[in-house]
Amino acid sequence: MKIMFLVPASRLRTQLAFRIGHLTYGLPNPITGPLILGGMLKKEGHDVSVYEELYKDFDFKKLCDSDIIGIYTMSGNSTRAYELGDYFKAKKKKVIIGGMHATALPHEALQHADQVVVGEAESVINAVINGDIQDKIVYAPKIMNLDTIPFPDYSILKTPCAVGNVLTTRGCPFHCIYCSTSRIFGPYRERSIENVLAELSDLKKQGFAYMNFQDDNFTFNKNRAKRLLEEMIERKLYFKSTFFFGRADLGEDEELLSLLQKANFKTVLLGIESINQRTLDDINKKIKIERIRKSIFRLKEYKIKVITSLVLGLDTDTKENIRQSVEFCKEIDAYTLQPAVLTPIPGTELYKQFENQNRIITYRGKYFDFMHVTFIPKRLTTYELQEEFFNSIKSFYTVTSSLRIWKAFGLLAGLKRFALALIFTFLPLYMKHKEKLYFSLLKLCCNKKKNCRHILCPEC
Ligand code: B12
Ligand code: SF4
Repeated sequence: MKIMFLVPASRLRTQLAFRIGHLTYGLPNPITGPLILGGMLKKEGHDVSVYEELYKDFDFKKLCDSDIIGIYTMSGNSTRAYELGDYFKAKKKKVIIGGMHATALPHEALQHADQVVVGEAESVINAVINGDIQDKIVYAPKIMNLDTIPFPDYSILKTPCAVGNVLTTRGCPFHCIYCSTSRIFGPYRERSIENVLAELSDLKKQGFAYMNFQDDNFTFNKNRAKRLLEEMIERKLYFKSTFFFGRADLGEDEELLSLLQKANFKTVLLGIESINQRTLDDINKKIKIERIRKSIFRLKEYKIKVITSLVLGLDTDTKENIRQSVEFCKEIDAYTLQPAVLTPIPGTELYKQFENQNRIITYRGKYFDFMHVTFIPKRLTTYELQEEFFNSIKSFYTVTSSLRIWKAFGLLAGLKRFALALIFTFLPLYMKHKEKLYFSLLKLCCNKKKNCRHILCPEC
């Protein structure tokens, strides 16, 4: 059978400005789920391809050749995923939807598909495709021994890819209230060191020079991370540069830092979220600001670049707190900043909380993309929070900051920052121009009432 897996992207992210921004920001990297599932189906004799819309528009004529269309969903791309599901169903193709969003809301996803798989699909994918499982909603049993899962098959990926993606663990032991990972990929599980090394060796043979460790928290189990890094160094299974996600406390362990440096782990994304301690306690982050500050200082000594992520609009944060958090990221010379508007993702603790408080404006649609405000904030109006999102990127990505980054990380990094500064200066204007009606209504509503709903509000 001919099977296509599609990884959709929200409309805004496929605009030229975004695509250029994305390439400047980082290398094109795939979601691994469809590559694992597709690889398994290929071994069974199916003709499988995977396409990612974030990097290239879909060629619908080609896609229409397929018998089965498998669609990945995360909450930010679910509207597009459903559009695609409807399109291919109308063309009489069998549509199967899986992934993060479908796992949280399977009944919703089923309105746009023939079958929905909830959870990690490796244990059921063959039976679903062969028709041995015909349930409309298939609940996939959790795989406890991750070593039994085949490696992702990059040969079936038809869209750009310049970096290998490895997950040495699944799930996260923490439970931040706005995050879906620990709820959907829980419980936290680890692969054996040997199994990870075998995958790295495979990726080396395939010619990958850059690597992303996509574990939600690679350094959670520090001893395991150290053992793996030691083996990677010993067996020369390290790459030109590796990116990973960590927790700010990793900077407290000198031995770990030294191994990370030796294994070319050059960039880390740290979820700072806010530098208001009350906020960190409120969201269950279990870390103190002072530890974050000290840790980042140590990371700098080991020449590990820090990408900071902030969540804007948390209940205990004011406009000033948001601005202080952005200033903090500037002070520490963060390599890049990823601000995300707080977004009530279905399946999370935050979603439940906001639903009970009747504060959710929408949990789907084109604005549910972590760049638009989709809930009623506590200490700002919706319009103010939207403006703070734009302000944060404008104030972080300045032309003058390119000089600082050049000094700290070299010419290439400085030039990249310069390009991003240009893009981000125009992004708010571009978004406002593209969505004139949305923004003018948002402003109008917020002028009328202190903390009202925006465009989708029944009262406005
Ligand atoms: C790589 C990655 C990216 C990459 C690549 C994206 C791309 N190519 O489109 C980049 C960095 C660009 C990115 C961007 C974003 N990402 Co991202 N990303 C990831 C990450 C770290 C790894 C994905 C992965 O490989 N997972 C591991 C594999 C094994 O799991 P999986 O792919 O989900 O597949 C399994 C199941 O879902 C299921 N399945 C998957 N697909 C299908 C299809 C079918 C048909 C079936 C039956 C089953 C099925 O079976 C698979 C095997 O078990 C995840 C974290 C995570 N743990 O998943 C976040 C994650 C998916 N991203 C997230 C977010 C929020 C974003 C952004 C919105 C961030 C932002 N603020 O801008 C953007 C949106 C980009 C977009 N496409 O629109 C969230 C999604 C939350 C949610 N519930 O929606 C996650 C979960 C991170 C988190 N901790 O919150 N991301
Ligand atoms: S935000 Fe990060 S630390 Fe918190 S639960 Fe999600 S993956 Fe884990």
